[in-house]
Amino acid sequence: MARSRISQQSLLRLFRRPTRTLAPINNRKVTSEKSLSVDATPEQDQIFTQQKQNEEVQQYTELVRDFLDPADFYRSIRNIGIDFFCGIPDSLLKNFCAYVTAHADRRKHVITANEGSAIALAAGYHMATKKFAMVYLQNSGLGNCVNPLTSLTPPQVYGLPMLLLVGWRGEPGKRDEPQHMHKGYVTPGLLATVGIPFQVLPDYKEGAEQALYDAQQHMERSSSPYALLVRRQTFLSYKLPKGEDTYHLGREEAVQTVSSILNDYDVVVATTGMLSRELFEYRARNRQGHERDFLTVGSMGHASTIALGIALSKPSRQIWCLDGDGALIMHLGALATVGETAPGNFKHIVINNESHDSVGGQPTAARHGTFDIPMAAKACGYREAFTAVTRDEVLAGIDRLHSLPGPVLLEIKTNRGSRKDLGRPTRSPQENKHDFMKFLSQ
Ligand SMILES: Cc1ncc(C[n+]2csc(CCOP(=O)(O)OP(=O)(O)O)c2C)c(N)n1
Ligand SMILES: [Mg+2]
Repeated sequence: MARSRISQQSLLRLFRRPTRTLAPINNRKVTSEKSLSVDATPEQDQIFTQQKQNEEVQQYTELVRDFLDPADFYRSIRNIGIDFFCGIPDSLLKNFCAYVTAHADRRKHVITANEGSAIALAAGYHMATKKFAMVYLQNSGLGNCVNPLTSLTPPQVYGLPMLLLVGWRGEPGKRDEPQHMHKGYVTPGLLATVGIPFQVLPDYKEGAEQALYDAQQHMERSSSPYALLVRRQTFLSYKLPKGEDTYHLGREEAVQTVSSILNDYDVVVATTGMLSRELFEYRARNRQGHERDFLTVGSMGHASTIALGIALSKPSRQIWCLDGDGALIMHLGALATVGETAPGNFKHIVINNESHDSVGGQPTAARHGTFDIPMAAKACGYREAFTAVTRDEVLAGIDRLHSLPGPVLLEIKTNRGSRKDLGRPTRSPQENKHDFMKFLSQ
């Protein structure tokens, strides 16, 4: 009797809102491991497996895993008076970010150009309203925040409170990609160094409420930021509808089309996220080797300036930067530097899917009807900049970029989305750098 009561409590604790957030999983009949649906994402499969394990452990509550419902967490945040959200999305926060996108007032949710801007926005919001804003970000974005977190928000300067929700990629002890491991390791130390108290966000409602209470107390008493670190798979799933495909190509098809007509001697610098992974797979499939591609696995927004450094020093080579709209916008000022230095061998391709597709598909400013990438490039001094939508236009566009003196830019408008079985580079960043430098020296 007691045994079944505890088990039911555990399950209730785990799946408080099954019909809303877990419908596709709970609707499946649990018969065996094989009952996992082929349509389920790896994340759904993992939660499903965990649900099954939770059923099996019965009274051993210490083996039960909790998940935080984004709806509960959002309500708890609202309960401490926070109703303004801004930041840059992260894969660990994607379910929560999707919930915010679907439920927050549109004027009270802003996806900024970069994480530093989000800190500034939250600072302005606080001065205008006396309220606290929430800034969400991946820990990679802490780098972009260091300046405002040390010269704007501290009590020693202006004293501007805000709540940071930080996705903890590369948390020590968890498997992750190389670019996240170091940042994950230094994340607590970095927060401590800039003087921001923090705690890990508990994965159950009451714990999360206590953490929010602690944050509120700190922000009120010290008038400065507080951070919650979010571990992998803290949240239950919440998805936004994908929406209609309005363009001809997907990002992967665009990357393949571009790569298929570059010359063997051309140098490629690819941006952060799935684009680099798609390029890596394309080379592997075509047995082309990876030495001509520098994969900017971290440092989002800096691929074009890395490419610029190469272009200025290797005038006899064509340097192609394969960029994303989110990355371009994150450090839009790079366009001005390229325009000013104007290397003739600099060829910029921006795959514009109007979203941060690699981390959940949240919109970038490129979705705004009046945002015009070619116009911005030309205003910054690019010699030519234009848009392609179909495969033929892309092929013709690359031909044109080959013949025109740089800096020149081709925007390729694509749909959102990626392959579920997309792999990860099997060469380490160090190996990539080594091969790439050898290729550059040829
Ligand atoms: C400084 C920083 N902030 C956030 C991230 C997380 N992140 C990785 S890829 C990505 C989206 C990139 O968007 P875009 O350049 O448009 O490429 P897409 O994924 O759409 O192909 C984000 C936000 C990061 N790696 N670094
Ligand atoms: Mg994008």
